[in-house]
Amino acid sequence: MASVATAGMVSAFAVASSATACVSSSSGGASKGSATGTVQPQRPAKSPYYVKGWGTPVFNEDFNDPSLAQWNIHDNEYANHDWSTVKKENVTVKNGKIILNTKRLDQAVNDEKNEKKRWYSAGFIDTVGKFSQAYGRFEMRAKLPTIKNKSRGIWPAFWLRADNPSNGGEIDILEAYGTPDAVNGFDPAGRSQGTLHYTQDGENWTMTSKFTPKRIDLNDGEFHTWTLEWTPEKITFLVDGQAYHTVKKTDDPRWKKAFGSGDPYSIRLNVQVGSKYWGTPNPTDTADRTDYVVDYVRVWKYRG
Ligand SMILES: [Ca+2]
Repeated sequence: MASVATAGMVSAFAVASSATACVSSSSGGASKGSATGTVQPQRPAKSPYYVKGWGTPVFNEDFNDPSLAQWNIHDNEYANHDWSTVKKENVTVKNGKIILNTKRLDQAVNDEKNEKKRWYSAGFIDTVGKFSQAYGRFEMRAKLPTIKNKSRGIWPAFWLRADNPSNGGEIDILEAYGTPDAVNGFDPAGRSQGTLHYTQDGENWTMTSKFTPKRIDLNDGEFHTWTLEWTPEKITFLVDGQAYHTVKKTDDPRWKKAFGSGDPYSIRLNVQVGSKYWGTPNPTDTADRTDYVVDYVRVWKYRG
């Protein structure tokens, strides 16, 4: 995990110091002819994850280390709107990937407070208290659990929340909704939604949102990449490298407080099961187990 970032930094440092040694021995040993025999210092090796304009990631998670030291693993919780029980057992790391799964339970958890029978369990991790950042480039590569017509209620997400509780902002880089289901005739199969919430206190719930383009089928069983590019001026959502939704600071008076104040945001990855918006699970339309498989999460800093 930190593994690759650390390894990258160590090797870059090693290359830099050997280059320094090389230059000093050359200038000491060859006083004549140095004009023609100039030894150029080697540049430090670039991170394989270098991105033009953004540089090298400041947060890098390849999921090679099963200890998940950069994350908090949620356990025995109920998420908002959800019909599942969050369990740490639903989070596994294997072959350089993390799998957040949903499972139908043999016996429902009786949630008397919310008057629900919770028939599913699900995985949830975040970086609260471990990593947060204002602005930057946030990217994740994953395979979605929203199997077409066999995932009713399955709701995977990659999202950010502000550390500052008085900042009502939320950035949903990816939310996808299992099918069969539709809201107001809109079928979410094969697509995901990118959303900015400006405020979300009680009735004061304001947002701007867009679905990924139909030409990209996110239900094709393959890995896809979701990216957010966030500067003090605008936020752009991309899927598989294609920008599909941009919101500028000047587009909304609430943008600045939520996303332009410099408040850092932390990262969340989870799957919920069931919502009042997109439907609740059932044994016929929802697979007993689904896997949200994430290959990596990386974050680059905004450099101005
Ligand atoms: Ca990986």
